[in-house]
Amino acid sequence: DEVKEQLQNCEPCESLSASLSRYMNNGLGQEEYAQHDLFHALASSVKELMLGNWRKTRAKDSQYQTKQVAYLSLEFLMGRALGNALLNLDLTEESREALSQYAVDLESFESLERDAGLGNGGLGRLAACFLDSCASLDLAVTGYGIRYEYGMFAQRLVDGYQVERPDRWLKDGNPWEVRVPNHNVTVPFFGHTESYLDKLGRRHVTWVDTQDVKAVAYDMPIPGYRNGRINTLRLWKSEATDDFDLAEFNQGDYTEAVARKNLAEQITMVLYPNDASENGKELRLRQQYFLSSASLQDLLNNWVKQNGTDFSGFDSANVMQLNDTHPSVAVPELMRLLVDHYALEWDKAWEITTNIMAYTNHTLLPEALERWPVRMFEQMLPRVLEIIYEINARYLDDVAHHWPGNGEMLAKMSIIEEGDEPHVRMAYLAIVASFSVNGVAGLHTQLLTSGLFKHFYELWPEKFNNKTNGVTPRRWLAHCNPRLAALLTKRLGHEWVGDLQHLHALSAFTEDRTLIDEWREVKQANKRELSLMIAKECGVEFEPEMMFDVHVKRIHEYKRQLLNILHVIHLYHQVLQGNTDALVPRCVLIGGKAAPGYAMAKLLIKLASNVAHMVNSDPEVSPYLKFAFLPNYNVSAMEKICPATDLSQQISTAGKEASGTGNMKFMMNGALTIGTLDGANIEMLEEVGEDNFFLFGLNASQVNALQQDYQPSQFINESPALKQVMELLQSGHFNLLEPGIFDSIIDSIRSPTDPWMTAADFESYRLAQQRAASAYKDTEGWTKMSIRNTACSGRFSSDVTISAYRDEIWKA
Ligand code: DL6
Repeated sequence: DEVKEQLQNCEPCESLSASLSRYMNNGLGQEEYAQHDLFHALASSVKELMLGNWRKTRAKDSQYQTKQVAYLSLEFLMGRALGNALLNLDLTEESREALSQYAVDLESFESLERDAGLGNGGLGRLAACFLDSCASLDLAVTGYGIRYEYGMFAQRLVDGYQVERPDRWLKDGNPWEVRVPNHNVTVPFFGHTESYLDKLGRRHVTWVDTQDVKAVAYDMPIPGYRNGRINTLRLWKSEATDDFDLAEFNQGDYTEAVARKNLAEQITMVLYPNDASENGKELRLRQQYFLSSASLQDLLNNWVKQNGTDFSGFDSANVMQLNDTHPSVAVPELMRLLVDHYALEWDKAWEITTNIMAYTNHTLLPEALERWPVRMFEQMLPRVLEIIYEINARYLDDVAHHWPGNGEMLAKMSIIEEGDEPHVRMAYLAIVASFSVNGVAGLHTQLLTSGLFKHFYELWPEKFNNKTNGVTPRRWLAHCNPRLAALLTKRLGHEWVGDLQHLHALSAFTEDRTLIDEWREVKQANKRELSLMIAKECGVEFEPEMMFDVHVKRIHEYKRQLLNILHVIHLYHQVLQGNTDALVPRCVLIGGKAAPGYAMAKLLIKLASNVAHMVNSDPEVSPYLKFAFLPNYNVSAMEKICPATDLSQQISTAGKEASGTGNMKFMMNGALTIGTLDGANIEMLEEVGEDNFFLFGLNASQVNALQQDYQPSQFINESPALKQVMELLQSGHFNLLEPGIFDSIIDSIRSPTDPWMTAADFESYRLAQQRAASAYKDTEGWTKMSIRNTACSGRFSSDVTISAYRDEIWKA
């Protein structure tokens, strides 16, 4: 408390307005300024106001009074920083005033900021929510990531097809970052190893003739919610080392030196845009090692600065959370640094490593578990591979001890997967070295321990635990939905922003007429706002009186955008047939990016676009149905979308979505969910009850059981609605000018090996949609359900999740 008080007392000496004027006046003295200059001036002023507390936070944390957490992630999907920073620092009103002298309003001004799109989707956005919660809970947590020059690609649609455009988010500079060259470290690649015996006869290994790359730290401030703490997100940029350049220059080989410089800089050039598949690219492994090595060296340097090279106590002062398998090369890297650089005995180094590492798994899709060819390691990271071999040999002794005489088990569980092309199984490496392995929702963890990681669970049950995901209520309610936020504060006071469980108190007011009316008015106003965006981006007029039925997330077969599109086709057909009695007028919105190499996902976007074209161009259909595909879905788009949504689609095949977090954002903002028993939907349903949730579909074990003998034709024949939809699709109605383009989609639905079981769930989905439609007709009843959803969303605050990480994993 004392420290907190000190931090709070560290008041900035200059007002925001004065600082803004100073920045503006220090420009080129031009009368005319671009809005962009003003944005940079404001962001720089806000950053400057944080500096004092930022320094204090660091000074306090470097004393190691509490455990330090390093959150290691290849992705941080931060989105825009300004609005969130103003909210957390309580500077919103002050900046509104400061801007008024330039006749600019804050809300439109915020949209000038480019999204920091350093992530693909759920995993990266989770990391961003966690940073906000850690700072808000006053935890000493540093995010370590990569400063990609190009973030997540921008998506455009050309003739309904996805076209990717590079995202040069740093083009105009990034006012939030601070380059901190005193934290530079060097990361080695390639070369070979040599070993020698010292005077005492101990064997040492050196890694020589390496091609070194400089890692330069760029820090971004992460302000806690009104508590004075400013944590750090440290992003590494790769640069050529100075020595390296010099050596080449001295030999007179200028072009080679430039080429190598480019190679070094390539490492952090671009984010890999795949969310759910390993990509086996050499550059990706380089990114993973670069991040892991730089971050660990930083951690060790900080320790050595304070404590010298005595590492006893290092593992009780530090913990490293690995965000998925991507950074798991940190395990052998920490061993390398401790053994080779600091001359620790293997056993001591292993004890430290296994006391520090904790691993979060984020997927149930086996194809997303990374495996790297041994030969790639051999060339690029020869010393690291030797260490992996040593870890594996020692760990396999444990396996042999647990399953004596079971050679098959050894092969199954080995970190090295043998075969024509041996691979390193990165997830296994992470599990072996981590004291904690967690899944991200109850079902996910249960399926991990009974499926993908079953044998590891048998070997080390104590390592496994669940931490259901959450999202930050600051960005995802207080900031993105100011109307609802104001209403909640009027009713409940403002405590809910720091502790979302306070929303439970709303349950007492679900019969309150005034609240019901105000609640509905908020939703309608948000829908009007979203309609403007949809009109601008998609050219489709969404009517705020119609139900807004929304499905936004990465495009993937398991997420089943196809099921949604089939349902839209069904509704369209119903209208054409004149069967409109049971319908509720609805606007369906789909948005999301497909991985550039994922042909099926890209085709689904084309299908959605073509169906939307047919639906929207028929004036007879318009009063009942509108359909749009929103291009370039990103964090900022979601901030407009979730406050305006009536019905949130969370319809993945059960057992495939690890958790989902979009589902929680919608729930917080009062949307009702139509969903399967998958990921965190299950826990949402538990909270809100079946009366306030449109549940449908097979559960995970039914999906598994049906997979043995799946006959989609049976489901198609038994559902007249699906049969009609299939006929319409097959007739080429939606692709008259491009015959046959959707054949692979049609075939996938009909295939007995369709892992996503679209046909099996269609009828149940259609009926759930019908229930949603009739519920929506009762405006008051719907609004009560909406209130109830928000009231029950407290458990899905990332503050709750992070408190559990703190208490049960980090012990911080
Ligand atoms: O844990 C965050 C997020 C989950 O909510 C999603 O369900 C899950 O798909 C995502 N995982 C990934 C990693 N790879 N895959 N698939 O993005 O993590």
